[in-house]
Amino acid sequence: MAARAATHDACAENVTLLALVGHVPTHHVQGLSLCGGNVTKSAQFVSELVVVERDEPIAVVLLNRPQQLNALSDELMEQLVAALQELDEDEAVRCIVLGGSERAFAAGADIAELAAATPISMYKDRRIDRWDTIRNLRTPLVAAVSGYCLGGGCELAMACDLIVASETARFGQPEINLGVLPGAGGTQRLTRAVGKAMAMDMILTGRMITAEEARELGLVARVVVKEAWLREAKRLARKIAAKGPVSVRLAKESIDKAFEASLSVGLEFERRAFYLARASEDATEGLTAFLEKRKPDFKGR
Ligand code: CO8
Repeated sequence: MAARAATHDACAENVTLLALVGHVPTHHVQGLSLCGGNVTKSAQFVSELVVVERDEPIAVVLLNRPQQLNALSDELMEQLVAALQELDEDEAVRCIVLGGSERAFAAGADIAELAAATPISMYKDRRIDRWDTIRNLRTPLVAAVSGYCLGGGCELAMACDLIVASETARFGQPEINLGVLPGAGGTQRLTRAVGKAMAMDMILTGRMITAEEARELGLVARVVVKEAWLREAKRLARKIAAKGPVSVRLAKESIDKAFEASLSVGLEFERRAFYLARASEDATEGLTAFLEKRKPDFKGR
């Protein structure tokens, strides 16, 4: 409840665009700011299926296939991964927001493509392997989810570091209704996020859960009023981006280890990450700034 109340306050404090998300042809998007604020400060590029805007120190990447509810076609995934990789290599970008449209984050893999694929074509094209690139990004990734977040879409949101959801968001792994099962991490990440009982319930029945249920289960970090889904994700991204990038990246890696390693291996990893962070100029700056009662100026070194 407290989280919801705080979010209503945040809504009141800031009114930026939402209308354009996912409903505007790409040629109209050129020249507008997705991040609000000063257009001249931001740079953007628009590929056919993915819209990217940098508003340093954050960047916003929006899936742009609204007629198909952002179904994750091969071409869209190729453009998405290329855009994320480029941003990840840019030191000036310290946090990335990944969103869809108000109606859908993504309704899953493209079912027509899936129907046309063969096991051998999927194996040879290594399409799902591409998802590992997203998992291995060093820059923190905040999923901004509004509307449907299903199948591969839910898997994509879970591959991000945390999820901000609109109260309208619906999460599900409905692959079972198509005679298949999650194939890009759903059985593993959902189970780690919500536990075996709920993962079985959702994956074996294909049912959708609400944003509030997802938050209670630990799948979602914050639920916000429907107008605020993108704005709140950007606000959160800016908060993360204001921290020391070295310690943020090391903390993200350490948390990921909690899902992949034993406790003793994870603790050892964390300890070494801590020593490494302490060796950074940012740590010296952060500790000194506290003692000098001033704000730290992190440089990412
Ligand atoms: N793929 C392709 N097109 C889709 C998809 C999809 N996943 N979802 C929706 N669309 C299309 C519809 O065909 C429709 O197109 P058209 O207007 O040309 O008929 C348009 O989007 C709008 O959809 P609806 O008319 O169905 O809209 P509704 O509001 O009535 O329903 C739903 C919305 C409930 C989201 C419904 O569209 C639906 O059930 N979609 C399918 C959801 C689903 O089953 N997802 C799982 C797909 S399988 C998967 O994700 C496996 C992942 C494996 C690994 C990932 C590899 C990339």
